[in-house]
Amino acid sequence: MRRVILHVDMDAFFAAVEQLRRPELRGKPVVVGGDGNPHRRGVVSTASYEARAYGIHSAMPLRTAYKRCPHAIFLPVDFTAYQEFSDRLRSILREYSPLVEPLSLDEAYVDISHRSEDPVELARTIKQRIAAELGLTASVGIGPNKLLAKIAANMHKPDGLTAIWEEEVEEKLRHLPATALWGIGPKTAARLREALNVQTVGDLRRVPLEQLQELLGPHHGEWLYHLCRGEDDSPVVTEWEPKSMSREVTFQSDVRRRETLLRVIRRLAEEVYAEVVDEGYLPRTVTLKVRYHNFRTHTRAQTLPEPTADQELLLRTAAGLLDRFTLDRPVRLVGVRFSNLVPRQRDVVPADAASGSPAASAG
Ligand code: TTP
Ligand code: MG
Repeated sequence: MRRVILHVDMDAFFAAVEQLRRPELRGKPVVVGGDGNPHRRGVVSTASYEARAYGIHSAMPLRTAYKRCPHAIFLPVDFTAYQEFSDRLRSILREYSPLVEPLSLDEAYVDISHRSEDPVELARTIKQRIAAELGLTASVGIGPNKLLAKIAANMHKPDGLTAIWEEEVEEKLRHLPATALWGIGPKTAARLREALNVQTVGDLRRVPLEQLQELLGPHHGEWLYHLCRGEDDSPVVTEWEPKSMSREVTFQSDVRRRETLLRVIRRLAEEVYAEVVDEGYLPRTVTLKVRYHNFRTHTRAQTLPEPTADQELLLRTAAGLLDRFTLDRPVRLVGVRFSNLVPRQRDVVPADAASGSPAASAG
């Protein structure tokens, strides 16, 4: 079946909520971040489009933002208020599809493949409902997969409605910076630039598969080879799907150190492995989930050539997926999921485990 995916992304979300509840802020530069005091430590969560005109953007220190625009209105982050709008956004989206995958408070994928309406008309209806019921604008991207839907949504902001279909990929992606593709953070971008003189998605398309694999490793290389062609078959997932097992932890305080994350990921993978094997299954797909301090959540998955009982391979795969995330922000939560589970055949169960243990005979 032909897939049609929407990516819905609210415009200047935190700032837009603030401007909505305080009409006197509309049309003014508004910066939301930290405790709202621009003379203290803290970074910009978001800036209204009026403030962006002064060069203020997310993740910039509040002090820098203040230097760029001292007369901006600085406000503290009020997650409770944003969460309420986020919930209302999600319930609107769920009216159009059971397959809604939230990415952060203000962003979600919606799989509308099953609907018969024209996708552009449907996207327009959703935008109108968000405007009427939330009082806010959203930008919507439409595509045959998540990758293209997300790129499309970012192309025309704010209040945009953009589609990218398969036959337009070459032309519409060619001039975008390579970093427009997920999986290309600042580090990978620098390596591609230095080693292969790649700046744009079009440049990346000209690099042979083998060369990408040599530079970035077999999996990451192949992944990018497909991404720059607009190819992505990752499904829209609502929550962790039932035929899977997973573990996640929320840190007491946000973590920045890569080594700490790797240690936790390996431990989670060990725990899931024990559970999966206990239940009599072998996994084939490993997914790593990372939620950043601002609740933005991303997942990366890798499917192995076949289901495996090789614990070290599974742990290495889970840990290796961390390379596909940009670790430029503190992390609040990590999760590991094993899916694509197949019942473990008796003849691969070790002899001692097969004798009499209820867990081993259940598979
Ligand atoms: P985004 O959708 O990236 O940004 P935005 O909605 O403010 O602006 P636009 O989509 O129009 O470009 O992020 C959504 C919210 O997440 C944002 O309002 C604030 C928060 N956020 C942070 O707290 N820190 C960040 O670094 C980013 C990028 C977002
Ligand atoms: Mg947004």
